[in-house]
Amino acid sequence: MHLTQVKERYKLLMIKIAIQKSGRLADKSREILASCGIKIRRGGKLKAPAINFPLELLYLRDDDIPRYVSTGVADLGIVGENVLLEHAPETQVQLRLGFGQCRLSLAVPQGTAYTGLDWWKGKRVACSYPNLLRSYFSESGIDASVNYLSGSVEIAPSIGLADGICDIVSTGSTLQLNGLKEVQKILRSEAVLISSPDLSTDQQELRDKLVYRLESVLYAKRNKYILLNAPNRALDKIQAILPGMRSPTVMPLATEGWSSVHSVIPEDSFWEIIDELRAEGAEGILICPIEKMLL
Ligand code: PRT
Ligand code: ZN
Repeated sequence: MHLTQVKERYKLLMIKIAIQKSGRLADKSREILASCGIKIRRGGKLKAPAINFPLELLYLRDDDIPRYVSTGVADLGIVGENVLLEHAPETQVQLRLGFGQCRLSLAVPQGTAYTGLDWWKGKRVACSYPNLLRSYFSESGIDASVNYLSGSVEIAPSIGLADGICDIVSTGSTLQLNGLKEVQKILRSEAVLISSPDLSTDQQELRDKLVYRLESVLYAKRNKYILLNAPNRALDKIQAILPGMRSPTVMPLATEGWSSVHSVIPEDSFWEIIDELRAEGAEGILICPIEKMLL
């Protein structure tokens, strides 16, 4: 299709993406869209259009995002998986976004002789995620009384409102400060991109474009570019250590019997790979961040 035709078509077409207005996911949601090259017009309090992509941002409370997306008021949304599963568990996750990591856990007062999940039978549990917790208990065959609190859940046991709590934990320091101990993880969560089930074909195309950009940004974040010098006799072993996208690039060096090897390695097993490479005689290892990786 000719460029002017593409512009004509997208002029009328737009996808609305709901993100948290303020709070723990707000800045990172804006940042990840910016790293996809999407520039948002400043100033809008409730919504703001992108300048260079047919997209409009809706700024909402996180609890409202799953409903807006599942009912098609917004086309896409960025929200914590914990909030998604509480409000619209049937909504499909398009992409895990690698930020806002936390867990939803059960916790009890520190002195409690906790005996395992059965301990919760007949107990009162304070929680901001009642639907999630009730279905967890029902799947585990636990009959407990789940009491909804919209905030300050961690003080509920100390004021006699509950025997234990279920809350978001990140470092664990809030639990500790309130004399509680984590006894059971229920869910691991991170920010996710969700999509309305009612997108038109053109909107799906726009969504897929955005997802492609996000995947490229996430891949780049999770990987590093590595350059090293290796003796030719060790090349087979060194190539086997490097996962890379396909096979690593190998180029001869001016020094006889040596080559330069370039590849991509995952951030999470970075040091293990470096140790193995050094053990095989790799030298002059250079690691660079990757800005974008087009897959
Ligand atoms: O105003 P709005 O309704 O939009 O926001 P909110 O106040 O309901 O949510 P917000 O901004 O606090 O969190 C948004 C999302 O961030 C959550 O739904 C999670 O997906 C994610 N997230 C990541 C967290 C945390 N980490 C976190 N640590 N959400 C909350 N916490 C709180 C937790 O509730 C507890 O009070 O931090 C405390 C525990 O932290 P630690 O480090 O002491 O363990
Ligand atoms: Zn909220």
